[in-house]
Amino acid sequence: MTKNIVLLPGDGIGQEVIQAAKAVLDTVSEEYGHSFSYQTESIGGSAVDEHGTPLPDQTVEACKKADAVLLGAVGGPKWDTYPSHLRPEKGLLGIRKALGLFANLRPVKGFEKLLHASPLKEEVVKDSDLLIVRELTGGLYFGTPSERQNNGQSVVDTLSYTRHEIERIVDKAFESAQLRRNRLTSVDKANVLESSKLWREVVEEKKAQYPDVEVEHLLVDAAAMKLITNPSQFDVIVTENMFGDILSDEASVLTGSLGMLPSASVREDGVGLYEPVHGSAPDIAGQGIANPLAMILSTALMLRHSFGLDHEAQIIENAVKEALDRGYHTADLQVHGGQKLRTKEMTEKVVEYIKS
Ligand code: GGG
Repeated sequence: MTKNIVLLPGDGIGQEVIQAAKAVLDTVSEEYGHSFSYQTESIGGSAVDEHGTPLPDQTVEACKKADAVLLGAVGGPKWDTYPSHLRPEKGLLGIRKALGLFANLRPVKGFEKLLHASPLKEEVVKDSDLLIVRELTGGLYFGTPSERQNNGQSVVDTLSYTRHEIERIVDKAFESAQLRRNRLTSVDKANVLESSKLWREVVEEKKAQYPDVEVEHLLVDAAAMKLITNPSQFDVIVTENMFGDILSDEASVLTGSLGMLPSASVREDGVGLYEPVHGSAPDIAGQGIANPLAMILSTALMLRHSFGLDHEAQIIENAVKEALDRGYHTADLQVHGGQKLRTKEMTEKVVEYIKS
């Protein structure tokens, strides 16, 4: 049966890396006899330019009907001075909310060949293999009021969560830990924030339902430090929206580049959205040198989580490993020797190793 995939290239390098996803899917379809159909819709700054809104209704409708969504990236300096409702990021936040995608899964596992690409010492990075489960539709990004007040002289953002919102993400994190090494670290700021106190309470209550999972609580400042001093202590980390956004960018240091981190945004059932953790990288946009691997690895996550194609996902991940093992890399990866490739060339290597 044909799987309908909505492609949301977005802005900057999003337009370039989405081509890599399509090339990889076309290869998987040829090699394994699957049928994928694509529908491209706009989001972010390019949607503002084309339609006057970062999230056109047509995009939301198409995504709701799709079997899965692949997104590149949004944002760029061109739209920095636009009013807040026309910021490209509103499109991304809006589509996550519209699809009810409350759980953002960000696996952080380095490839052996890139051990030296990290600025951290090899013995620190070596055994790191963790999953950040970021709450995606609540917290500071969505709380109201969020506005300038007092003629612009003061400002307010609101960090709000309901018990239900915390419970469902904590359940997802416990379930993820059960599929991995049965360890869960809940990250909060419970010594300061009311929202974190409720968060911690919920994790403590939920613990009884998952007796096989070992639980620890960490304050976000300590977690940030431990992530780059002793990352191998972590298995699954669960945290609220903004802490998760920040910690996963930090965790990318373990893999050698933000260009290596994929993500899956999911709900209990229904359509999932898959996107690289990186943004639109305006500094290199249009040059054809972006790292396509985070997008390609996100495509593998889509095959696994949305379509149950575990074998095909593994084939893609193996092909990425093969390309790196043979010394191919993109400009963002600080590796000695090997051959530096452009986006399209790196994609072609992955395609070649999927076929072999
Ligand atoms: N592909 C991820 C992306 O485009 N990120 C840009 C961004 O503004 N993200 C905000 C967020 O992930 O919460």
